[in-house]
Amino acid sequence: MKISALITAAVFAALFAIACDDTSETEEEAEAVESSDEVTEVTAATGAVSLNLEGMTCVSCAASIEEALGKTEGVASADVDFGASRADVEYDDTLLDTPDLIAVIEEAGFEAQPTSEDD
Ligand SMILES: [Cu+2]
Repeated sequence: MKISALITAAVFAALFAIACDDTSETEEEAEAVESSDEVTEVTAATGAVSLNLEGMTCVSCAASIEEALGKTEGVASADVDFGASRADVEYDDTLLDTPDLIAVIEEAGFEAQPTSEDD
């Protein structure tokens, strides 16, 4: 019984790895970028937007999007909520705008569109 449970867990882990086959690479690259970039310039958060996300299959996807946004010049903060399929981004609107943020998310392999709600 124990062994079959372990096999089941391994199969699920393998399925997740297949579903997110590019995630581990992306995370390693992102970590390398973060560690070589300790001194981060302060970005003025003059703009803010909430985006609805599509294509996330697990929390690693959310982390990938957060990292992709976080290392984008002009992004002051990025908070991705996997459960809500939503990204809240603060950015310097003299450097980029909503379509640029959507492009970053699409480059990471996901889809995004602005939410209509305004809070
Ligand atoms: Cu994932």
